[in-house]
Amino acid sequence: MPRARSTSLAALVLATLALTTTPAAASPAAVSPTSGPAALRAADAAAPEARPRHGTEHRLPAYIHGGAWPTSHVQGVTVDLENGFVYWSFTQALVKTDLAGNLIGTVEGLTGHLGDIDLDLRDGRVYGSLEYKAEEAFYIAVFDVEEIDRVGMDAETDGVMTAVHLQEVVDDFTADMDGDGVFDGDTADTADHRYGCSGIDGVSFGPSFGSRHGAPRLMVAYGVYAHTGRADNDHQVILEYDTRDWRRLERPLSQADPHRSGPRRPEGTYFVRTGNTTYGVQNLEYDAYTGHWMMAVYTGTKAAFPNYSFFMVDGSVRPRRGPVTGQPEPERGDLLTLVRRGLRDPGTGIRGWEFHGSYGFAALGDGTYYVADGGPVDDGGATLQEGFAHRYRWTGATPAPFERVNAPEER
Ligand SMILES: [Ca+2]
Ligand SMILES: [Ca+2]
Ligand SMILES: [Ca+2]
Repeated sequence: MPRARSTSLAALVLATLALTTTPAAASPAAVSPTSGPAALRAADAAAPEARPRHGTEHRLPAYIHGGAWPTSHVQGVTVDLENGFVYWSFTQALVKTDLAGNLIGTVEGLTGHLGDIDLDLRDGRVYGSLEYKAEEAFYIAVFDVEEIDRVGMDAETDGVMTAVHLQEVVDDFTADMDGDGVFDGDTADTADHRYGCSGIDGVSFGPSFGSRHGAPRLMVAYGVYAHTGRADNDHQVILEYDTRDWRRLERPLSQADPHRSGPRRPEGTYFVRTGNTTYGVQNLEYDAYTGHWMMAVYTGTKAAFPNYSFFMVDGSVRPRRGPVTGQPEPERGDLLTLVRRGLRDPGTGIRGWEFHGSYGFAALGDGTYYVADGGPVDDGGATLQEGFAHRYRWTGATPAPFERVNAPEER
């Protein structure tokens, strides 16, 4: 895979050296593109605002460029403020930059679907959802990101990625719901897949629901196929895992021969009724500032629902036992509560907001957020997928609860 456009190797080395010696002083100008849309956006990043945090002097830019890659679109972003790095999921690759957008390295060669990612502050590693639907294999990929120091590292052979298999997801993805003895596979146009499960995407560390100061657990949200003709797919489904003993389960991943090493069951399975969406929770993020769990989705298509693009689960409310509505057999489960603010749909009582964030949403914990976006760009006849993130701050307003922070010259 080629490097990001306009980034010469020499500039990369210089930037990396600058970063190694004085992280806070790494110059955003070191590898600024000289032309094209990236150059315009680099101007944003050239004037980061001072914003001390956690006793450090990191300067958080209004804009961070994640590069442009011969992959599918950006799926997630997570920020390591302590060390000054940003990690980007580009579906088939993990990209590491610094806060100024200087490229540090990549992990490539993923043949499945790397979705949302999150940093575990305890072990400094990045965890991401990784799907192989044809093989009926679903993983949390664990990246030893400290070791990522060059472009083109291989996910299988360079020792920087392991994977933990989630059997629970396989069981729900492959469920023969109509009992005809046939699993219809990776298609929305079927009665199969329990809860409409299409796999997994949104992931985030945070305390157990209802336990704001509890130890971090890894929450993993299902993808859910869009389907207007069935009633059992109107919940987001979130699995809870305690990852503290995962080192004994982690294995390197051979994609030609996918392993099945992982926990038998999650610690918990939770349901939150939002109405059917298109591929479930794209980005899940615990926000320590509000105590809420943010969920960015591609909007649903059922006329009976408001089809909001953004939901929040109230992290202070304990799950309550109740009916998981719409299932073929009556079923009870642990139900989560949507934050009682924002828009309200009178027909269903569902609360939500209108906001993007499906391509990446990182909460820094102080009311500051980075929200990723991106799209195709032409690179001399080839199409690359560019990814970038803008800084936002919490407002709590309706319909969008965040406002974008512009670089000083844009005000
Ligand atoms: Ca079937
Ligand atoms: Ca996604
Ligand atoms: Ca996330």
